[in-house]
This record gives sequence, structure tokens and C-alpha cells, in this order.
Amino acid sequence: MTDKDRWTRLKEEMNEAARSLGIDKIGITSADPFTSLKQILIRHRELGRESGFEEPDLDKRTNPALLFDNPQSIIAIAIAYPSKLHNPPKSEPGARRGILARASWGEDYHKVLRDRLAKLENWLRERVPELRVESMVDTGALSDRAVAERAGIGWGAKNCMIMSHELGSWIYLGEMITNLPLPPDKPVTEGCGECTKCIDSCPTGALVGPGQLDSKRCISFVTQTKEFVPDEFMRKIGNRLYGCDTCQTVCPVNRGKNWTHQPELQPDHEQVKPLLVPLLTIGNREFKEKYGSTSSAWRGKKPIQRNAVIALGNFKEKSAVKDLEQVLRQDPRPVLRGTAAWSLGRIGGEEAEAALREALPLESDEEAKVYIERAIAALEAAETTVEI
Ligand code: B12
Ligand code: SF4
Ligand code: SF4
Repeated sequence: MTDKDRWTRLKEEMNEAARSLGIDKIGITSADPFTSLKQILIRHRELGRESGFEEPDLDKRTNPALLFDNPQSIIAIAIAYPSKLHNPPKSEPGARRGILARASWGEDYHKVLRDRLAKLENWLRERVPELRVESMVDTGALSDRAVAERAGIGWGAKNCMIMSHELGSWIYLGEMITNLPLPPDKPVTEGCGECTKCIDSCPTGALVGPGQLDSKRCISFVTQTKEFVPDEFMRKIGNRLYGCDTCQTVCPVNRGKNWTHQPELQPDHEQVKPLLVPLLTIGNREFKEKYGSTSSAWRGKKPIQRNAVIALGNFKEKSAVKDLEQVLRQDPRPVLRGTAAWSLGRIGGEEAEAALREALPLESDEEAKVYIERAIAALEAAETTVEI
């Protein structure tokens, strides 16, 4: 057998073994630098569109040889996850609920993909003892999407996602740089065609062009920040507690696609669509127990609690006024107090207004104070409008 035949054969066997290793799709690409991506990333940075969660070194992001000694190929993997809840608990007056994006349902995908990559590594090592690898998922230097696109996992869709014809965009991505000269796959030839549904449906206009995101305007990013949410996004967050799926749920390619075969990734309804009020006072230990194993916990409980406060305001949930009042008076974090003031202002009514007026002279944080003043002013303006 020639060397070429050996690697082609190994690749075929690996593709056949993928399912038994818990991997839904495998693609191979060369370890050549991602030259055109580098230009895209430079421009993305110049335009101020980075989220700040990316690896900052653009050379490392685009040149596998800076991460691995003499790389020969990159194996890209995709794992499909569920997109539907069956008979979820209702969100209704008196029992309002928030929602976690699908990418945080079930066990943290970083853990699940690392497990699959480790299984693949063992499988390869049994056949090639001289194997060397460097595996990564999300937090590695490479652009997981650029690798997956070049390895033929799917196309770079207008909503930025890697979209597979069979699996849709409900896929997590990971990769393994190797010293094996595996023959590369071809990028897929499908695309989005004339469709622009995701761009048209994005609540904040964050999709500024096909495949181009102004990250700071993306609700997914906003839900993961720890500070005050800029005013223009408060209503647009709706009841999202972590992440945003709108540009994927509207996508016709995703229609009917719901992947229920990966046991660790299946959702627990109370976890992914939780009641909002109990979140306002959740303790560190309880948060860790309930959310610690999901990918939504990486920024701690503060962003999720702040988003729960916003969601109650967006629901105009009168029954939550007392709970929000507690946050306004007692929460040690100014962001939570100021955001509670915003929500009380949005809910309105005598009780909310009285709570805001009582809290104002007691507030020590300047920024939170501004939120209280603005909420009172908004309520006064609403009263005036009614009188006219
Ligand atoms: C930072 C980051 C974010 C940021 C910024 C997202 C973004 N679009 O840039 C925020 C917090 C907003 C975010 C949100 C989400 N993320 Co995120 N995120 C990342 C991370 C860590 C880096 C992404 C990055 O470098 N972006 C910079 C852009 C410029 O590069 P890129 O998207 O990697 O590469 C493509 C673009 O450059 C595109 N492109 C850019 N400009 C142009 C111009 C033209 C003309 C063309 C043709 C192409 C093009 O081509 C490249 C290849 O497709 C990756 C993990 C990783 N290490 O790669 C996960 C990752 C992209 N995220 C992921 C997920 C699941 C999400 C969310 C769906 C989570 C959620 N439900 O809320 C949303 C989706 C938002 C969206 N529409 O993109 C998955 C995507 C899986 C997939 N099927 O594509 C990844 C790959 C994590 C993983 N390992 O599975 N994320
Ligand atoms: S995740 Fe939400 S906010 Fe971000 S681009 Fe998609 S639809 Fe827009
Ligand atoms: S909604 Fe349309 S344009 Fe957007 S990703 Fe799906 S197919 Fe592409």
C-alpha cells in the first residue's frame, strides 16, 4: 500500500467510525494558513466589531503552524444539538419564565466536544502510534467556523453560522490539528441563495452584511456582559437570559431539524426555561448546582440575574413589583439595583413609583441613581400624557 493509500484508507475508516465515537460530521482540511480570514479579521477589528471574547493574536488565529510543530492536517468535527422543547412549562402572568439559548441546553458543549475529540484521538492512536494532536473547542486560537468551512462541514451562512445541509446550523464545532497528512475534503458548494430572513429578523440589526456581525450589537453578546445594558437593547432582550437564537430559528434550512440523539445535550425544562423571580435571589451555591454544568454559567450568575430583572420589566409583570423592590433596595450590586429601577419604571403603577421614590435618596451609586431618576421621570411623563 502506498503512503497515499494508507491515509485515504484511514480517513475512510475514520468517517465510518464517526457515529460510534459520538461525532455527527467529520471533515478534513490542510494545515495551510487561513490567509483571506486574516484580512477579514483585521477589517473586523478596525471596524470595532469584535466582541472581546476572541483570541486577540490574529497570527495565531490564522496560522496553525504557530500552534503546532509541523502540522499536516486539521480534522474538523460537528456535534448536533436539539432545537425544540417538548411540552415546556408555560410562561404566564404570575409565573413568568426566561429562556436560555439552545447552545446552552444540556451539559456544557465544551466538555462534550472535548470528550468526542479525546475518543477520536484514542481511535487514531490505536492505528497510528506516532500520532500528535492539538485539539480545541471554542476557546482555542483558531476560528472554529473558518476551519469547519474549509473542511466541508457546511457553508458560511448569512447569519454567520456554519450551516450544514443535513444538520442545519444546530451544530457545535471543534477541531484537532494533527501530524497526519490526511487528504482534505472540499468545501461545500451550497449557500443561502437569495434568502435574507436572518438579516431581516435580527432584533438589533447586528447582522450588518452577509456573514458579518457587529458583535457589540448582537443580543447574544449583550446577554453575556456584566455591566448595565445600553438603553437601546433593554426591550430587545425580551426574556432572553443567555444567548439569542433568532437568526437561526427563522432560517428555512433549520426547519424541522431537532437533534435528540446526543444524550448529554438534551434540555432540562426547568433549567432552560426557568421561573424568573427565584433567579433574582439565587445564591452562589444554588446557581452552581443548577447552572454550573451548562455553558451559560461561564460569566457567573450576575448577567443572568440582570437579564431576569430586565425580562420581568419587559413582561410588565405586576406581581413581581415586590421582588424587584427588594433588588432595588438590597442588592449589593449597583447594576442589579439600577436595572431593577428600569424594570419598575417599565411596569409602572403606584407601588412601583413609591418604591422608586423611596430608593432614590438612599442610593449611593451615581449610575444606579441615574436609572432611578430616569424611571421616575418616565412614570411622571406617562401620568402627564394620561391627564392630557
Ligand atoms: C466570539 C464568539 C462569539 C461572539 C461573536 C460572534 C461572531 N459572529 O463573530 C458572540 C458572543 C456574539 C457569539 C455569539 C454566538 N455564538 Co459564538 N463564538 C465566538 C468565537 C469564540 C469566536 C468567533 C470569531 O472569531 N468571530 C469573528 C468572525 C469575524 O470570524 P468567524 O465567525 O470565526 O469566521 C467567519 C467570519 O469571519 C466569516 N466572515 C466574516 N466577514 C466576512 C465577510 C465575507 C464577505 C464573507 C464571505 C465571510 C465573512 O467567515 C468566517 C468563516 O465562516 C467562536 C469559537 C471560535 N474559537 O471560533 C464561537 C462560535 C462561533 N459561536 C458559536 C455559537 C453557537 C454562537 C451563538 C449561536 C450562541 C447563541 N445561541 O447565542 C451566537 C451566534 C451569533 C452569530 N449570529 O454569530 C459556535 C458556532 C457554531 C456554528 N454552527 O457556526 C462557535 C463556533 C463555538 C463552537 N465551537 O461551536 N459568539
Ligand atoms: S444572535 Fe440574535 S442579535 Fe445576534 S445576530 Fe443573531 S438574531 Fe441578531
Ligand atoms: S435565514 Fe436564509 S440567509 Fe439566513 S442563514 Fe438561513 S438560509 Fe441563509
